[in-house]
Amino acid sequence: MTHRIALIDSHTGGEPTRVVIGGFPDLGDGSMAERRDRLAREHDRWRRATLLEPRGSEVLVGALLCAPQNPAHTAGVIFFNNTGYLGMCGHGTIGLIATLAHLGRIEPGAHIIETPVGDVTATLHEDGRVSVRNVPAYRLAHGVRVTMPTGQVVTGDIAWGGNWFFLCADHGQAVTPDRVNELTTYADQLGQALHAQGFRGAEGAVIDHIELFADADAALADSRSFVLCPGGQYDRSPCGTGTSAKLACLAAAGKLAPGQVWRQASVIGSVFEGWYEPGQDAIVPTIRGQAFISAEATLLITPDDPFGWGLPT
Ligand code: PYC
Repeated sequence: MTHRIALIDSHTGGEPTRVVIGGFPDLGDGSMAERRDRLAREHDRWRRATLLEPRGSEVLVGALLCAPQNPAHTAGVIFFNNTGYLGMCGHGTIGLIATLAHLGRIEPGAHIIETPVGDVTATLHEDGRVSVRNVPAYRLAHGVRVTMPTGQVVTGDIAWGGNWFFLCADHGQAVTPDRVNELTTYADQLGQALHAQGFRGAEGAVIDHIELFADADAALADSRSFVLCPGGQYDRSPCGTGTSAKLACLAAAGKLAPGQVWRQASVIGSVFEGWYEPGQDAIVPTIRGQAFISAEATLLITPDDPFGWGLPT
């Protein structure tokens, strides 16, 4: 039997999102965390077939559109990438909302989206931009010192923004688009050093996103960053969950007031705006950006295709 996977592609600040709107196996009606675990445990080949070669590329981020548990909510979503599954994804939520608008399924206004790490509220604005009020974000540790294989000591913060991040600015790297290969190598080494030296997120979680910050042209943004994601790809967008983690660190350091807008640029110069509301032990961040639809497609997995489920790993 030939399998058909219906999808819509978009990009948010240059970072692609492949929204799967039909064709995946039934994951039941549990929470998004339960459905994500079932997808990972029983059906992971669908993730690989959808994102990786020969149909996709390592850089794609997938978003499986799901029926929400709560019928009053707009949708549920499970995010995945070239290597596994993400908790939340800011650029992907913006891509999901643009996709639902493109399909004529939603109107401008506020939409509650269920994710594996909690509900977020995504507001589609009349001009096509999307604001995502994310899950609460917080700084777990400040002034963490990591020793690189070269002996260089890098100091940074560990923060949650819907995924786990290490954020630092004293890396000494030029954060420019012509250096993405060097930055990828550097950030990968930093992530490995962080892990080897025992640094973790809450409950032992692996810190699998690395953010290198640098000054930005003030006309463009308040800061420029390079974000390395699990799987070794860098985020072409400023990273919604990474910007949320940054807002949490700025708030904890007393460097950004509630409601004050922070403009975060990516390494390629795309910009998210972000601000926060104060919370109990965390902040509630909102990030705003825009996605553009780039394709409507149906993937085919035919039974006679030797690489139908992907290339050997
Ligand atoms: O925008 O949160 C984000 C994100 C996570 C990984 C890639 N993009």
